[in-house]
Amino acid sequence: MNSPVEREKAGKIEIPSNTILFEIAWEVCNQVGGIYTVIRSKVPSVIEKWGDENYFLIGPYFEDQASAHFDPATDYSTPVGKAVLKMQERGFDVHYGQWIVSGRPHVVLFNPYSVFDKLDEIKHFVWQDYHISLPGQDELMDKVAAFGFQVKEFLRYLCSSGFCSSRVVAHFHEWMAGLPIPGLRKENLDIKIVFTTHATLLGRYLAMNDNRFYDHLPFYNWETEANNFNVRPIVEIERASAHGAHVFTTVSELTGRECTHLLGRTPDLILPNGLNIQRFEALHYVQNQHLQFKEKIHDFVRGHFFQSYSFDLDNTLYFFTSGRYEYHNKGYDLTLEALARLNWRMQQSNSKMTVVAFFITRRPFYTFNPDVLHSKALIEDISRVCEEIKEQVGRRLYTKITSQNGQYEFPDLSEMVDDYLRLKLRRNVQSWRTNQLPKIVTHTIVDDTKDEVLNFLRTANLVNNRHDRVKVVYHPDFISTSNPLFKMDYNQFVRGCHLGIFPSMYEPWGYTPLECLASGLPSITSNLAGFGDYVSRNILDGEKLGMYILDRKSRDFNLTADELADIMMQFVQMTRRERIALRYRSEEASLHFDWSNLGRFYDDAYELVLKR
Ligand code: G6P
Ligand code: 1S3
Repeated sequence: MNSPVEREKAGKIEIPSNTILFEIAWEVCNQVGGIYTVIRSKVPSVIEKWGDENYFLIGPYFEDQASAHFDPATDYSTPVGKAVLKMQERGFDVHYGQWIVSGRPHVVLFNPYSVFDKLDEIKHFVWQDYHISLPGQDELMDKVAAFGFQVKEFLRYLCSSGFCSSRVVAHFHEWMAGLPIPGLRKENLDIKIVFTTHATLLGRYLAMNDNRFYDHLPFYNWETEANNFNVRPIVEIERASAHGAHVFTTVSELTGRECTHLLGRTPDLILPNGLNIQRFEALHYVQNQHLQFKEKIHDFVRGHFFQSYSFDLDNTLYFFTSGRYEYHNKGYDLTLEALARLNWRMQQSNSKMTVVAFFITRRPFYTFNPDVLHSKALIEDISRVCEEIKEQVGRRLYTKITSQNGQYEFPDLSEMVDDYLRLKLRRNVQSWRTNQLPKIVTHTIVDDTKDEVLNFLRTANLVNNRHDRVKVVYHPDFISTSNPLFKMDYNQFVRGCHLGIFPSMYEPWGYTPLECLASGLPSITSNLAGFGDYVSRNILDGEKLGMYILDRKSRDFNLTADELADIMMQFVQMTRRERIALRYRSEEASLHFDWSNLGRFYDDAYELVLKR
């Protein structure tokens, strides 16, 4: 049942079979942030519904990304292929082929730089037609304007060549792609337009600066605030895209409220974000993988902490938070405060557990901290000597045991190690040991006296003292396999941890807790994050399924920090058996967020737009 006609007959889709869907986003074949995850993870389920002949993605073409993401087409005989050739004849640098991701969708990519010589003209029309004044000397804005111009020309050509007599839905994501919308409407092209905003720019800025952002939301004046933050052109593009679309949507009820007040249009529908859960699925291996990757984190922790003092790794839990560095919006302030309280509570209760909390984010840094790298290198030397000793003893034990005549006697193993190796081990261990406290931050951060995370830790004296039950590792870069400290990728790191902590204050959706869930990891988020808000509205007993949701809507910072410390403490007190069971439940619960389930909200948007 591959074609839309067959699926329509089977009652699987309400969308007429001769409909073509274009999805346009800046993050097609171009990874910047969360929108990339939305589009990419959704592809297999969209193709399953629409068939690959009716689904096209449009994005920007950047030479350096293309080789990793894009396979050029050889067949240009389809209407879209022909339109691409026509655009090329007109001098546009446009590429047609497949995005090399699961589902292998057709993509059309426009090189923004290829029309940079026309920028003045493009900006002039944007001003003349929709009164948006685009600034000069702003590289992103120039690229967005150039991309938008080409997308509009492309769709206009398709319509003029009769393509739009079959129904065309164009779904634009975020302001970077939304710029052509008012022009398409002005020219009255026969295209049904959906626009999804994944945040509002003003919302993000205001939330960063106003602790009572949601209370004040109805009272802001968008123009005043856009001028205050010097972001007027982007806000105007957001507003023009939202107002110009036949159907306007966003990713959560929370962001929907922002749209009402800051963009002046209430979304017609909410389209929650899903994942392709199959890509994460490990079934019962979820536990083996946890064990395997936890061992790798143990390796890092041994190297990092044990040169100063040791603790029992069997009774150590790994917490982590990760994401873009927005200290207040991502709730890093709250996480730190709660960790300080947890530390105190664990000390008071004489807990035998240790918590190591990782902060994985991106901050300007010069390089890895040389001491951290040195310690890592030294412990690797120790590990190598231990291996040598193991081999030597193994060989000698085998020889000795097999050559015993008659009676069996177990030999003294320490006699089997050469002095040379004993000395080498002793020297390595001695040069590794230090009286200094383990470093908080793994890199040398630019302007570290002004860093908010470090300043909090200094003030709270949460600086990896021997007696602290909560230790902190601040890693100001994202994790990848080439990273010499962890030697694993982000997903593996997540699987090796025990608990994710993302108590955001502003977060339209937030994939991090959902990625944890899909990896079989419980996490804590807040009801001011789109995902957390969705869970508290739609999922019963989320907590039992590894989705802890803090109430940040009605409680102040102090109460919320206590609530967060409570949840962490409960987690610390769980038995291993309970943690294992929770990991299974978390992984299973993530199925709810598979696109096979949440994709229906997109179907609703397309059905609605075709009716309008
Ligand atoms: C997995 C493994 C178990 C291991 C456990 C550790 O479930 O299959 O063999 O004991 O992880 O769990 P913990 O939560 O203590 O890291
Ligand atoms: C946005 O990306 P962000 O991290 O700037 O879109 C994401 C996908 O919808 C969403 O998960 C996130 O909350 C938004 O903020």
